Amino acid sequence: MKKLFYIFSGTFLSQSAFANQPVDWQLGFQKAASESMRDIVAFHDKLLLPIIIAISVFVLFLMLYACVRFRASANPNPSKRTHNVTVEVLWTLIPCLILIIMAVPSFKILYKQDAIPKADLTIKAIGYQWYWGYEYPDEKIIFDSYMIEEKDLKANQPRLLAVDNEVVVPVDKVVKVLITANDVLHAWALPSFGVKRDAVPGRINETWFKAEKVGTYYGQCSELCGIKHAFMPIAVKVVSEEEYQKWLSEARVKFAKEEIENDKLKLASK
Ligand SMILES: [Cu+2]
Repeated sequence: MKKLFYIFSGTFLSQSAFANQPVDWQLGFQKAASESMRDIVAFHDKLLLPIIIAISVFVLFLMLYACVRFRASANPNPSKRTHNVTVEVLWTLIPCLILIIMAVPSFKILYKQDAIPKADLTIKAIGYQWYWGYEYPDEKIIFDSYMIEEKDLKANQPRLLAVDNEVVVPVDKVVKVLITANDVLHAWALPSFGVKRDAVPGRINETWFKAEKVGTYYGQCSELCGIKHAFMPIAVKVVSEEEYQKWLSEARVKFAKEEIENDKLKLASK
């Protein structure tokens, strides 16, 4: 009963509540917080789902019809027919047509995601075994982002998702994300923004998002990268422009790139 309630609430109530992380017994996507994710959700809900339901119902009907109509008691002498050209042409052409109908809007969305508009800021995400490193190249900010252990969680911090240093970005701004990795393949993914890109060592992939609502959004590494793959979450905090500027001025000191690099050099020379 409790499970049923969770499924019900996950399906219907989460649509009205502000959800930016997975919830128990959730069905469907996390609530969209960018145009890109809204496109994906609309594509799924308005096109894919009706097609899936129609095909399932049709096949179920055919199976039930065949069971009843051609049962042994009603057909003591089974038909010996093996070919029917009309049916064979139809069951080849109709699925092709369905695929074409699906492909057109799907490619539209893919191309829209691929063309990065003029970026307001750029961040770089670097996958490590097993945490994420971030850089704001234009601000000379660099920091690492580790998952918070369960025993250290504060109230409202979700288990396996909360991190010590969140990525902070302003709301309604185009954020370009450069993604790479330092050791093995990882993937930087944020469901609410409709973003998922592989992090490949020696190569820079790029993607973008424009968050439409203030809040904290969680994602996870989405490429099996080793024993602690499940423990390198991604947390993006979307804030107002003023708050972002305030964070920037603090971060420029706290996460100053030159100082961190100098410290590393000092350590290496010792
Ligand atoms: Cu990973």
